[in-house]
Amino acid sequence: ETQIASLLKSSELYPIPQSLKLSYGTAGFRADASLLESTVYRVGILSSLRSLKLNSSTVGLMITASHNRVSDNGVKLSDPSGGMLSQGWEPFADQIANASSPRELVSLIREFVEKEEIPMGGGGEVWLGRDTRPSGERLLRAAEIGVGSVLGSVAVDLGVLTTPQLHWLVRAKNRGLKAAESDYFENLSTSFKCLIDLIPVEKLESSRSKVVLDGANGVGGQKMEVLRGFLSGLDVEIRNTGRDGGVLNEGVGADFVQKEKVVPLGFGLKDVGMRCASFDGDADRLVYFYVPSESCSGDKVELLDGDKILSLFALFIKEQLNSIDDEGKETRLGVVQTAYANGASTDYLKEIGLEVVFAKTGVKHLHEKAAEYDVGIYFEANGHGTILFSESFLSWLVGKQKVLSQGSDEHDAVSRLVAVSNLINQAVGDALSGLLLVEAILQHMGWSVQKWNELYKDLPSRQVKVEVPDRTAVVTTSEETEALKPLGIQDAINAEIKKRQRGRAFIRPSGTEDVVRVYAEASTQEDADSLANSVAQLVK
Ligand code: NG1
Ligand code: ZN
Repeated sequence: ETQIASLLKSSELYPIPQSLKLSYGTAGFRADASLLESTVYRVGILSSLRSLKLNSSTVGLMITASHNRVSDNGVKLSDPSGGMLSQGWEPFADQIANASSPRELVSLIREFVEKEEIPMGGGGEVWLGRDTRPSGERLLRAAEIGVGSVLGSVAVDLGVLTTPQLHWLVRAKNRGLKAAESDYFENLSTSFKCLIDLIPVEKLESSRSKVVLDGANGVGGQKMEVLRGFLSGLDVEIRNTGRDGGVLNEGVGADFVQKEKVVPLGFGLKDVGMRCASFDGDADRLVYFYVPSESCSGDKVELLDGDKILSLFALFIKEQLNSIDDEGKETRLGVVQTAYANGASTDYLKEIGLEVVFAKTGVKHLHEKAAEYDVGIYFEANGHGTILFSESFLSWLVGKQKVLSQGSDEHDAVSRLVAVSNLINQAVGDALSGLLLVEAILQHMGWSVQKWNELYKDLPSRQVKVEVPDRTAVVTTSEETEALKPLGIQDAINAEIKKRQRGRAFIRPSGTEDVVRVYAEASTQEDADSLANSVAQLVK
């Protein structure tokens, strides 16, 4: 009863704005920040319940709207494993976020607690992080109140973090490992150094060039400044840290560069040929780019997107696996992409003999599929991805590392894989660790960014978003590549596709914005553009 009183009392403080209708979506709840206090408060409650359900393991709560505009914000949970909130809990998240009154909220919670048999004895723990958005502090307070209104649960404010940092810290905490922010930096820099130390001598003379980072005026650039202090063997120049008046995600960042295919603010002709990288607003996405020498205005870029990063990683991992006697285990290396992957990348990956599977948009779907392999690599074209090592494969590797003779090729290959598993975030895609791995591999191969880009040539593509009154009117197959509703639209799309060489196009409702997304590719840019536009007309 005191529990109910506590919930009723705190929820009076956070009335839900009229006509707010939210869905947990591909990336938690997102909306204009001014609308979100009641939502974040409620997700605070949810996170306490999640912790209690899982024997008081630590749960993470992140306040961010990633690459969306600075006036937006959002909230999402990390499960104790460091992965996304279990999908089984998403419907309850939707229900409580949309409960129209304190009484309805409390009765939904009561029902759920009973159904899930959540032990309400107290002892829940939630770690909170936020990105650099100005609304973050206020929303963080709302989360704290929500967590604390479940009696006996505590909220720990970890301050400004990247999304992947929070996931990493939560994962480490629940594994009984050291889980302070400095441990994260320590871990990244040590494993990066391992990879650099293992570069074959004959490759070492290839000069080490600088990488220039666009921090999207967000948390990622600022954390890279800290990480740089821990590192040796890497020269990073950091722009768009947000301290020089730039606005978060405005004309900068991975999403902007990937969708617009132009340089971010602060980059231009002076950077011709330089290896450049972009993070998104919460640093869970990474893309590379360079300004080609034939560029006149200096604003067009050659983009190396998530697919190219995936290809580089896959090549490197495969090379190491090939040098190891797997004692007949038939190590399973798998690659996971979405329908947004450039067709040329899929062709390339298959050509080099890899198993490629497809998942629905949203990292939770990719992650799940990648976890089925000994080594599973997943990336969204937009630059979110990572490499997962299964527990059993990793312990086999570590065992092998102990018995092989130091300095042998096989020992080196094993050690590289172990270092990659430590460097690359096992919880979610992480732009900081992804950048370090790209840099280590390029040094290992002795490759420039241009050389890397030549792995394959992207098919011309175009993405547009269409604002519609009701995006849920579009319903797709589970693969997302065919529209089932509105009736007849898929036939019309197919007719447009047929008119172009190597045409491919699909539509789906966004899980994070109030739009329907259109993706198109074809053998020429003109055709990709016109295909995207014709399909967009069909959606309108
Ligand atoms: P939606 O809005 O559902 O398309 C976008 C990205 C996803 C994922 C989420 C989370 C595209 C086409 N979609 O989802 O891949 O990154 O945001 O941030 O890039
Ligand atoms: Zn992000």
